[in-house]
Amino acid sequence: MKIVMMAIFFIAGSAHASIESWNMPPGVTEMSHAIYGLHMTVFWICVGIGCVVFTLMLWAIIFHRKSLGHNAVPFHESLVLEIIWTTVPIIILIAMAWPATQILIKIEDTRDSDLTIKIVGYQWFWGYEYPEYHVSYFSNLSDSDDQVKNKAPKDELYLKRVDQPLVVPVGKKIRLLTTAADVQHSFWVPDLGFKKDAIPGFINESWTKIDKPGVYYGRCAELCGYKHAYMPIELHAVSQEDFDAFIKKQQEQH
Ligand SMILES: [Cu+2]
Repeated sequence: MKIVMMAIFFIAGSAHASIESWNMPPGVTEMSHAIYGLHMTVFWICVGIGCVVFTLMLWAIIFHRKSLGHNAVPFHESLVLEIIWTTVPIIILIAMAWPATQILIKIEDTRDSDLTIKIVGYQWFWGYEYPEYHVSYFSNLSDSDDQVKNKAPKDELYLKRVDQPLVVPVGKKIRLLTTAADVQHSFWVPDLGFKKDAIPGFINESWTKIDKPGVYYGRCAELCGYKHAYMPIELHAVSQEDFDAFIKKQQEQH
């Protein structure tokens, strides 16, 4: 009995863990939490609708089948039904669109930012610029060619690490200007709930505010050439003091 219970707990535990890994990450920013909340709300609304629809369908199929002597009811243009199946979806759609619009408006609101960072996509690396501090540098994949060609061992950070990560302070509203120098790229960091197209000739404006210090990884999300998979994003969210030290070091180097 004990073994059976343990097996059940193990399966339930691993199932839970694997479901988590299939879901989108809740992330570490105010906006990523809002997006995750919205995603789960819409998900559960869909589950609810699915349950109602499939229960009714199965009930009709099983208990009202022809072999039991049931016949289809031939009716057309039922005003009551038409009103119900128009009104109910409208109410559900408004219930989803209202919070979604609120969040979209907030995502676009870049006012009162503490810091601006310009992100430029290149074939095949990223350029980061802090215009207020006159600091800019390139961020390249730091894995070796040998690793790429399977001639050297790889670790779990393979294709994630860069030589110079993007460094940002936590708890600050950071305005991000995203663009590209050659072809289209896309700056994507899942933990930030953030993905923005980097398009030559355009500057896309957005913002983020990271709550939790840490290292977050991302990648280019727009097929941009044969080394598209080799331009990762490594972002370090650090305290204001560490950020100031980083900026000072960068200014001294250039
Ligand atoms: Cu790219």
